[in-house]
Amino acid sequence: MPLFSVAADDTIAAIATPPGTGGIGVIRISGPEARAILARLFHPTRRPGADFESHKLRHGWICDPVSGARLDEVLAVYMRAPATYTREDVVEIHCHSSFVILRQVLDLVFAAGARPAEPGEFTKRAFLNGRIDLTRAEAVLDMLTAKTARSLDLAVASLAGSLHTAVEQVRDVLVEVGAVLEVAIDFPEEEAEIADPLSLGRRIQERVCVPLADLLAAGRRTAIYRDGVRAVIAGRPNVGKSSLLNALLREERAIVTAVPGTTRDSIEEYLDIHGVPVRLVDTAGLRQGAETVEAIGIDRARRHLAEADIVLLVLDGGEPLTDEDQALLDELGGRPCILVCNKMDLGRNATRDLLRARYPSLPVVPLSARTGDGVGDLEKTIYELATRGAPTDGAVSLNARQTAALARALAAAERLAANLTAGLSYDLVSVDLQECLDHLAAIVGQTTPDDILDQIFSAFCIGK
Ligand SMILES: Nc1nc2c(ncn2[C@@H]2O[C@H](COP(=O)(O)OP(=O)(O)OP(=O)(O)O)[C@@H](O)[C@H]2O)c(=O)[nH]1
Ligand SMILES: [Mg+2]
Repeated sequence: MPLFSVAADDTIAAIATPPGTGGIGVIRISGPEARAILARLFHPTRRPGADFESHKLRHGWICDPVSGARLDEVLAVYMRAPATYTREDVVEIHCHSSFVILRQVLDLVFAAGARPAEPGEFTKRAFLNGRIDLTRAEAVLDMLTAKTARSLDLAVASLAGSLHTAVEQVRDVLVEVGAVLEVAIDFPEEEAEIADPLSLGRRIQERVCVPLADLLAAGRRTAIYRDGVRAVIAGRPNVGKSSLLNALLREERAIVTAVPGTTRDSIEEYLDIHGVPVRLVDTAGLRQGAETVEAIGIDRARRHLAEADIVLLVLDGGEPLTDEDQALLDELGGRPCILVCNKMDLGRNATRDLLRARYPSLPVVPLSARTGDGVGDLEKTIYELATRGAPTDGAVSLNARQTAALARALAAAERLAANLTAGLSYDLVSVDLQECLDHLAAIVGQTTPDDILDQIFSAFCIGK
């Protein structure tokens, strides 16, 4: 539990459900005044005088306490601390999901004494009150932003504590070794009997360095499911780029015509390829001498290309390669690039064979965006290029902050093991040990500075 935790004395409130029309919209209130605010605004349909039972939904109306006007028919629940999301008293009011209604009810809640919650403030309170550690708080954020079922699985594993448990196990070993070192420092005459530096060094190597290195490696393997890749579809006009986007999305997203220069603005969509979130960008066909609007589109296409993790260079398999195609092949062939040979339904193989012969190191995928033949092969190729053929197992996912802290902890642990083995004085090696412990403490949020906490929680949405 964080040392700097202080019970909040104010009560926060926000709309907890996403904007837009839906069945219900939920207003969440947390803090010491939550129950009193509900009591002021809520008129139950049954047993009006009865007290709120914790964790029991009640049916009733939200009324303006000044005018007495009924605003909405709702279900409301009061949840007594500490068995709540924030460990404070929490109230949820389930309204009809109209932005106007939610806004009006929320204004009444503010008038009754709550203040607007900041982004992530509910989760931050859960963390500050010791209900979840920082890895779990960050997992909540990952769950909210997960783009594929696989990324969600990884976030749920972190929420269940996979990273926290792994870090705690390593910390236990360090604390044990630290205790031995301390005793040895206090009783220098018996130092040799209390602690054998070689065996301590081995213990650190096997039970700290190896697990930390394994965690980092697992995090690298699963990073692709968190972060995804940007795949940019490029090529000269009319080769079927927009048709390919539609085929991959399995919907008619982009306009397709026989007129070269159809696509002007770039179009971006998310795609789930075997669990990897792929941001797919269709761009304007690249050519010289285009008129103004198209030229701006081409400019944008070039900017997208500069940021691409993977380029899907589309070529028209129904025609011989043109000079424009060749220029793009020369320009992009050195990047992580897939040569997509489209329009294979036209039954001509010459371009495909030429590409395979001329670019043996690049994947060439023949397909037809029109019939969908070969689109599965392209997905497989994108997946392989994104994961670089590495295994993507492991239930741990790491964000940038966690990766950096783990890497520093590992570096300190390696120094510690080496210095123990080299027979350095216990005074000196305990500095490395403490440093390693500090980095691990920062991962779970025990020693994380406030500004970093603010940065983490501000990435959440309001209401979470
Ligand atoms: N036969 C055949 N025609 C295709 C195929 N894919 C696209 N086309 C046709 O090629 C033409 C251009 O397709 P688009 O998808 O608009 O091409 P684009 O590369 O996006 O073109 P710009 O946006 O102008 O750069 C259209 O007439 C499509 O119907 C295919 O697999 N087979
Ligand atoms: Mg297009």
